[in-house]
Amino acid sequence: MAIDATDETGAEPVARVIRGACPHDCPDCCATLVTVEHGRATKIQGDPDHPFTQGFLCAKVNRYLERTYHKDRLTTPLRRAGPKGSGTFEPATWNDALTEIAAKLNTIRSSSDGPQAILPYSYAGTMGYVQGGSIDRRFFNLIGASELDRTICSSCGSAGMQMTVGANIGADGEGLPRSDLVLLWGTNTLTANPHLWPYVRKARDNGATVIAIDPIRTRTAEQCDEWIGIRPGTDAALALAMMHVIFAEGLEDASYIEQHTLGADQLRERVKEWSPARAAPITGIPEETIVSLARRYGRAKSAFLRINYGLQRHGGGGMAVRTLACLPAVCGHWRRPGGGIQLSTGKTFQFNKDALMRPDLKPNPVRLVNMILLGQALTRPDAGVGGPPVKALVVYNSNPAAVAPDRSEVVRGLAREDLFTVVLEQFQTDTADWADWVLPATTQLEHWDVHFAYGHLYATLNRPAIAPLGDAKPNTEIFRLLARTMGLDHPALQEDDVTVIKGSLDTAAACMKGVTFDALMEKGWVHLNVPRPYLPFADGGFLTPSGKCEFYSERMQAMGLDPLPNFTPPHEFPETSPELAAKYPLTLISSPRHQFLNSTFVNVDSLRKDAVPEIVLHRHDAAVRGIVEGARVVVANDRGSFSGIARVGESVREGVANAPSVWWTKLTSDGKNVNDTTSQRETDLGHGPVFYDNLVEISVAD
Ligand SMILES: Nc1nc2c(c(=O)[nH]1)N[C@H]1C(S)=C(S)[C@@H](COP(=O)(O)OP(=O)(O)OC[C@H]3O[C@@H](n4cnc5c(=O)[nH]c(N)nc54)[C@H](O)[C@@H]3O)O[C@H]1N2
Ligand SMILES: Nc1nc2c(c(=O)[nH]1)N[C@H]1C(S)=C(S)[C@@H](COP(=O)(O)OP(=O)(O)OC[C@H]3O[C@@H](n4cnc5c(=O)[nH]c(N)nc54)[C@H](O)[C@@H]3O)O[C@H]1N2
Ligand SMILES: [Mo]
Repeated sequence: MAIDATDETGAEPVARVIRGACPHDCPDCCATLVTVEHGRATKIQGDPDHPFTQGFLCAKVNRYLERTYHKDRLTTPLRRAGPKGSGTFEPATWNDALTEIAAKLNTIRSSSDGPQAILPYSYAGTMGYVQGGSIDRRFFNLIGASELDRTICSSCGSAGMQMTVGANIGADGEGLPRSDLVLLWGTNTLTANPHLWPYVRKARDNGATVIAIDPIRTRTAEQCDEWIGIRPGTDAALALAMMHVIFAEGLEDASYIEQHTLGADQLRERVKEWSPARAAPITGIPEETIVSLARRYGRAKSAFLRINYGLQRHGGGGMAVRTLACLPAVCGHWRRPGGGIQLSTGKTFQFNKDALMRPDLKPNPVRLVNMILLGQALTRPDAGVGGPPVKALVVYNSNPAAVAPDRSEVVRGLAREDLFTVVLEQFQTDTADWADWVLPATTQLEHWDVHFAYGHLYATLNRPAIAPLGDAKPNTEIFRLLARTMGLDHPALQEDDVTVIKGSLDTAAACMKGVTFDALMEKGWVHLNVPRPYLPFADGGFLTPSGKCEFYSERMQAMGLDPLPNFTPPHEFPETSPELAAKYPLTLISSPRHQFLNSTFVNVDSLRKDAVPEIVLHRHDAAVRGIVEGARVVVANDRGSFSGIARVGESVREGVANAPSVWWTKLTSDGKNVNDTTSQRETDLGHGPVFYDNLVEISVAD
């Protein structure tokens, strides 16, 4: 069937196939084909021609039509009609919604608190620049609202990469088949990045060994040649000990080090302190395993080190990423396809973000509010955020009442009677329940967008395939209307979506050459103007101040941090917090459930099925607590508690538990989820969250 075609008479055909992009927060950013018959989407599939999508979609996005046409889709504006948080709403017209919201926001802007009392709250419900980073940002910039520091996922690891290689740029997955050693280090590829898996398999077919380094024996680890069950938050210690062995045995690439790195002598001195014997008790990995891993890494020609964001959700996450990022330079793996490290490919893209977001519209410098401190910002403004109290919260593309850390404080904030909350949503989420106004938003099938990717190097266009459902509107349209109703007449706030896309592509950046609107319209996706596979640092060219891979970082020193790679223990670690660990001896990881995308898809029946929150424990940890398979258990620490059903076995290492996440609290039996136990503490770099740096105790429920 022709794609996007009309028939020969020029009439609309009965069935059309529209090219799109998966909007979700995932490295794979798939190119999709949506079949539309009589105005209704009837099929979604992965584009078979797209080299990375390879014609298949994940478990979740295969259900995207079910989600789009879900009986609970929000299709009309809703005004709160009961006590806050009761979830009682009445339908309203767009006119009433916009008039009342505009009046309220204008009142707050002109009050003594001023515009910074308005806080936007958004993250990656859609990764698209149009619906997540264009008119919305212009709107908040122009009114001078507080700015949100969007740290909840990647800022820590990105900062770690910046310190060592200069930017969050990584090795190209398309080179992976030529790798001879693949380390899936702190990443659950089959769940979180499934389209990388065919490349991993090709590497393995070509003879590579594939090793998972993860406290959990994930479905990915099960498919690997080896699983190394590391203690959470100790990866830097393992990497330091590997470098100890590599240098001691002369397995380094002396000429790469000489030409392209800074601080090699200091690094050599530092790693001398990190014998495998020292790292073994810290990492929980036997000495001989560390030595063998180091030798294999040192002797490999093109080792591919795939890390992902799970690894950096610990107090020392920035230092861990920075330290791991030294490895490919020590051994010169960057030189060859299939070698290097990948946390993200995101920074290889250079869309014109200034044109998209218009930071120049800001009237004054504004305060930055860290999104992971939402609970604190709403309830304890004097505790650190400073400035006026938050009086209005405008949430879109995010579900903080489920996903933000220290949930009980977030909810206390959302419950404030004097807080005016507007939520733009596709569904009545936990967060939407706390709103004064809920505004119905379109899905990816109903709006335009353009996407970068953080796991490959193709830009992708999303064309609307169907008309908006009911009265739903794209985020952009909602902000355009709100701006007009508030009397903001700046033309940047009235640009249409296609003009926004064209503006985002209007750049002199060499990598974006050929990524034009016309090319995207024709094919749906375009590879960046870089070689395939892309070898970002084969000949050095690091983006650090020195232009070298910085083993020694003056920037770290200026921040008061160790300028050399080191091991920074988690905030909640038995050796450094023995009293806390005596009370709460288990480290709780809350990695996403295979069928969920953070808190998205939790309400899709076919994906949730009869599932309930589960807590996975090692059988020894279960036995000493009298916990048996299937028992209802409570997970608790000083911040809060939640319950689930115990799953007992050996798929986690001892001392670690896993609560596959992120549940909608309204779909759990106790109205809570794992984020009732997580903290608002920050990582060492990038002010990121520490979701997996979380000591708890687990007991049988009464
Ligand atoms: N199906 C699905 N796919 C997703 C998502 C989803 O929710 N569902 N989320 C998307 C998003 S937003 C992101 S950021 C990415 C995240 O992608 P990943 O980082 O791959 O995912 P996580 O499950 O958070 O963490 C990966 C693994 O790290 C392990 N881990 C935790 N702590 C440590 C540690 O200290 N050291 C080591 N070595 N391993 C550790 C966990 O046990 C987990 O198996 O995935 C994206 N893809
Ligand atoms: N304990 C624990 N907590 C975690 C994590 C974890 O692993 N463990 N993962 C963390 C990570 S990595 C991340 S990235 C964050 C994710 O946090 P969020 O970015 O908040 O992600 P989601 O929970 O998927 O919620 C996104 C919401 O956006 C809505 N949405 C989607 N598209 C649109 C749109 O076009 N318009 C509007 N208005 N709304 C839209 C969806 O319906 C959904 O409710 O969560 C973090 N929280
Ligand atoms: Mo994320």
